[in-house]
Parts: sequence; structure tokens; C-alpha cells
Amino acid sequence: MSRLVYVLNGPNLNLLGRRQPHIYGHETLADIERECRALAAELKLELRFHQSNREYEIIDWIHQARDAAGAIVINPAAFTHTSVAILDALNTFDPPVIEVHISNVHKREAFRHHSFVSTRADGVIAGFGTQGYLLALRRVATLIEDKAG
Ligand code: CA2
Repeated sequence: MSRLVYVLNGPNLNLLGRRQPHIYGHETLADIERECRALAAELKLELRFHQSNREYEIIDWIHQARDAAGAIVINPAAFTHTSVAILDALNTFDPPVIEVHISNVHKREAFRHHSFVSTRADGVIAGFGTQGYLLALRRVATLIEDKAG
């Protein structure tokens, strides 16, 4: 099983740390990427870390992952609640998928309570702040090792 993990981030997450810190905290996406890379090195995972405001780019990265990756960690942001296209792409990817949300979407507006992606995800992490990304990487490392053994 490949130790390559795609970490995919949806729209507006490039603004992390600059707006709405009461909801999303003070860390920037670059901070999150740095922490993910440090943990990935410890866990012997290789990372592709991406963010886009465009749905098709996220779909294209999922297609790339199909040929190469052992897992996907995805924070689809607002596409979580709207995108059947991202769900369809994830449904073509067999290895583990972990969905991450920085905020606890269930404590927020009702429209954030439904996730198309959750119908495919093997695990969902919400409300752990940016630490959720690190927890997701630990989980995929375990799942990749379980499959290898
Ligand atoms: O809690 C999460 O991680 C979300 O996926 C974030 C999305 C939101 O639509 C989801 O319901 C929950 C929003 C990301 C927007 O990020 C911003 C960051 C800073 C300032 C403004 C938006």
C-alpha cells in the first residue's frame, strides 16, 4: 500500500488565520502544511498538500490520487455541503478517505450538518481545530500499516 497521502483543501481555506479566527483559529494554511509535513516525516508518509477555490481542481487531484495514493485527507470546505461531483470522484478512489473540518459543523448552521463527502469517508473529524489534520494523518498511517500487514 502506497505511503503517499493527498491532503486536499477546498475554497477559502487559503484565508485561514486572516479572517474569522473565532471560528477557525489563528493558524494559516501554510502553518498547517508545515505541521502536516513534520508529522508525515515522523510517520514516514509522503505528502501532496493542495488547496483550491475551484471544484474541478479538487476533482483532478482526486483522479491523480487514484493512480498513486494510499489515502486522501480532505477538508472540502463549503463543497462538503454541495458537491456531488467531489463525492463521485471520491467514490472512484478505493483506499482510505478521512474528512476533516476545523470547526464543529454540527454546532453551526443547519446547512452545514449535511455532508455529501461523509457518505464516502472512512472517518470524519470535526471541531478539533487545525489539530484535526494531524489526527487524520495518524489515522491514515495506521490504516495503511494495517493493510500492509
Ligand atoms: O470547519 C471547516 O473546516 C469547514 O470545512 C470550513 C468551511 C465551511 O464552509 C465548512 O462548513 C466547515 C469554510 C472555510 C472558509 O475558511 C475561511 C477561513 C478564514 C476566513 C474565512 C473563511
